[in-house]
This record gives sequence, C-alpha cells and structure tokens, in this order.
Amino acid sequence: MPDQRNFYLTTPIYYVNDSPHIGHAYTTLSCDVLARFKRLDGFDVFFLTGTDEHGQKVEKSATAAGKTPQAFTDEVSENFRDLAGLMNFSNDAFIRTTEPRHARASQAIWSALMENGHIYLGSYAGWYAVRDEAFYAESELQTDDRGHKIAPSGAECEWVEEPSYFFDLSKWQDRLLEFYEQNPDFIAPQSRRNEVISFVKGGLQDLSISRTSFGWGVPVPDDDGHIMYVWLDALTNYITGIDYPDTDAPAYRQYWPADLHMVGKDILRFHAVYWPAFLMGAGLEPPKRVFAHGWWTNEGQKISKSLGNIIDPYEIVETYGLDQIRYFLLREVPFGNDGDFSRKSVLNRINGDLANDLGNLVQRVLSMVGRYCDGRVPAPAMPTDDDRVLLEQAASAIEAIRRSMDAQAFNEALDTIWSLVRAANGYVDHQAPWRLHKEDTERRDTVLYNLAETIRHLGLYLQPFVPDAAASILDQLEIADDQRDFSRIGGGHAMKPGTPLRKPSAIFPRIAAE
Ligand code: ME8
Repeated sequence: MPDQRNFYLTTPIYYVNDSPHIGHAYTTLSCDVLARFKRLDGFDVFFLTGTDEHGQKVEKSATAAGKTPQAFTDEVSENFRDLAGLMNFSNDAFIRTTEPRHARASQAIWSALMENGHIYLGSYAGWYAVRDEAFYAESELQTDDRGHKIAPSGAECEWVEEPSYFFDLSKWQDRLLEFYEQNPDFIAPQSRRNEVISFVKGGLQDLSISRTSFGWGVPVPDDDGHIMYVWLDALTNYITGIDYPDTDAPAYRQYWPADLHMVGKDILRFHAVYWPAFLMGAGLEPPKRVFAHGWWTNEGQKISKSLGNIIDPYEIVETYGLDQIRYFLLREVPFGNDGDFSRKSVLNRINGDLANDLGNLVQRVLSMVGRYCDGRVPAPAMPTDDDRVLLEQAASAIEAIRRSMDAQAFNEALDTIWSLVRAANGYVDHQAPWRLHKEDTERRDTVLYNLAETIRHLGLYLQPFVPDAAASILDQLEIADDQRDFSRIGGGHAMKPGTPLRKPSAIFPRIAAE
C-alpha cells in the first residue's frame, strides 16, 4: 500500500507583522519532531511552513514602517525563514502568500466555490478585529471602559460596512456535524473537538469573504473592486504548497488530503469549520486531522508585545542550548495543554532529565568501554534474564513511541524514552561493571555491550527530538548515517563487537543556576 506511507503536515503560516517568538517556534517544532519521526519510520514526508502576508494587519504594519507592503513582507518574512535555521527545523518547503502561484491557487478555489453556487454578493455591516483578522457577532463582544468593543480574544473591534461577497456557511451546519461524526479523529484533542461541535451546533452565519476598503490581498476573480478575505487566501496555502489547482500534479496526488494541520487553539475555528467547508464546497477533500495545541505563558503571565514579555527564541537558544530548548518545550507540558515557560523549570529539566539521567548514562558507559575494553565495542556472552529484559524494553519501546507520536502526545513519547533511560541507569547500578571488571571480565563485557546497545536505541529514538545530541550519541557509537532509521531497531542490527570507538564527549553538561 504505497500511498499509506505518505505524510503531509503543515504549520500555520505566520503573520509577518510580528517577530518570531516562542509560540511560533513551538508550533513549528512540534511539526518538525513529527516530520523527523515519520521520515525515520519510513514515510515519505512533506512538511510545509511559511508566512501569511496579506490583509489589513500586515498592510497597517507596512505603512507604520514607511514601506510598501511588498517591500515590507519581503523583508520580514525572512525572519521566519531564519527561525527555521536557528531551531534546526526540517521543513521541506516554505510558502509565502505573496507568491504568484498562491494568487493563482486562491483564485482557483474561489472560482470553484462560485461555480458550485456557494458565493453570492451582498454587503457586510458588522464588527471586525484587525488583530485577529476576524468578523465577530455583536453577541460575542464585550464593551471595555472606553466604550470599545472587545472580541473574546481581547482584540479591539471596529465597525465595518462595505459591499462583500459571502460564502454560504449557514448551509453547512449539518454536513460539518456529519463530517465530525464520521471522522472522530479529525479534531484533537477531544476537548477542542467538543468545543467545535457545540459551536457548529449553535448555528453558523454566512461568512464575508471579500473586502473593499483596502487593497492588500488577492484580487477576486472578475471583480476588481474586491480582494479576498485574508483567511480564505491563507488557508489555501495548504493546497498551493502541493501545486493546486493542478489536482493531477504529482505532489497534490501524493499528499492531499493532508495528514495533519498543526495549529494553536486560537485559530482552530478557521481550520476545523471554515476550511473543511471551503474545501467540500470546492469539491475537494478535507484534511484528515487538525490538532490545536495550547498556549505558552511567560513566568505565569500572558505573552504579549504590550507587556514586553515576548520570549525571543534566539535568546533562549543562546542561553540554554538548542536541543535543551527543544526538549523542554516538548517535555514540560502534555501536548495540547497550556504551558508556562519559567527559567527554573528549564534548568530543572536540563540538569535533571538531560544532564543527570541521559548525559551521565552515556558518559559513564562509554568511559567504561574506553577504560576497560580498550575503546572497542565488547563482545557479549550468554545473556541473563536481566539482560533480556533491558534489551527487550529497548527494542519494543518503538511501539509505544509510535502510538504516542500518532496521537501527537510528544511528552508521552519522551516518557517512554526516559523509562528506558531509567531502566538503563538501574541496570548499571545493579550490574556494577566496575566490580565485574575486577571479578568477571566476561560478564563485564556482556553488561557493557548491552548498555551500548541500549544507548544505540536511545540515540535512534532521540533523533526527532534532540537531533544534534542524538547524532553525537550515534557518532560516538560509530553508527553509520545509513544505519539510523527505525528499521535498525532490535537485535538484528546490533553493534558489531570489536568496533573501535572514539574518545567519549559529554552531550548535556549541567547548567549552573542563574
Ligand atoms: O494566526 N503559545 O498567524 P499568527 C503557543 N496567520 N503558540 C503560539 C503562541 C503562544 N503564546 N503565540 C502564537 C495566524 N502561537 C494566521 C494563521 S494559517 C492558514 C494562518 C502560534 O502569526 C500558534 O500556533 O498569529 C498560533 O496558532 C499561531 O502562532 C498564530 O500565528
């Protein structure tokens, strides 16, 4: 079944008016880990990220910067490309919504919706929040003490009255509910799925999908006076990236429907309600799954530009190290929940999980191999029950990890890996190779061999999460680059006794408290 081995996943495309911060890094990181995992597991992966460059918000930021929107977006979209370099993201492509191919795709989906009778011309009179690029019903808003209307997200709304094209969203309630019913895994986590279902059950209103009061967007086909609503344009990036409107293109045929759209909980409604309706309306298949993850706060406070507490990925990577930050972000909170970034918890994770548990294990074992075994992989003799239990845990961990990754439970996958780290540390203490060195060198070699094999498995499993550290572990075991995918798990691919190893080097040094 060759087509079962494809995996297409996407990040949101980020608004270029903001500098990249920890929230953007987090979403793309979660996709990066999954993309790396799937590649190692034999999938043909397409991992797309990019920037959302149209709309009123970006136009306003360009004006404030004294630049044309095009010059402004050319410049600032680079910041998001650079983030991928900083964070070691392995995206296969980077899409910008100002590319000509994207205007073509957006106009094509518009025309398909028009032909299928889902778009009509009317006029919009209602509330709009530029910050969210979203329309709100009066009933959703609160009035602040200055008399301004405030959206549930906290964004200020303005009154908009203009001619507008509408998408007939009100007609989609039953079809969407039926779709959610038939595809119980479409929205995750479960609590978010319930939220979306009750929102749709509450009734849907037709959606304004064009604007006339400014010009920075994709022109509506056959009507120069309108540009497309930025969310219709933005969502379409997921199919532009695989060559829509050419639905016969190899990329489109191979990768659509997408396996996963990863998003923050703030933009779930767009992805789980509007997007499948647009796609079905245009005669296209909806994606397989949308996962809405939680929100990071900074030392307990909401992260916002106005509070001046944005966490800069460059600063934290510089201070703590890249793999350390990647590990912290994925380990600290059950994926899907909100999380708090606190320097104290970062240090605890680094010094506890990484330095004490994992780093010490690798360092201890490899130094003993260096000292006792002349720096060569020792030869094992007959295994005991303890040996079999450890090696079996090492080899079978992949099944639990795979299940967790397929559920986007990244923290659970790391839990499974750390159970193996703990088992290996327990085995070292219990078997005491330093004692065997004096009493029974054959047994000593067997124990160190089993530990090296366990560390090889740890190195393999850790690759998606902490790619540099995992590469260093596998390098230190002299595992060739083409021996690092998950088909190498288990005893059939075990290390060859006698292989000379290099002098061990530390992977996760402790960090002193600030
Ligand atoms: O919404 N914690 O772009 P955006 C966790 N262009 N994640 C966070 C976060 C935080 N504090 N802050 C931001 C847009 N994010 C649209 C998307 S997609 C077709 C168009 C992440 O730049 C999270 O993934 O405002 C959130 O959904 C996304 O950044 C919003 O990015």
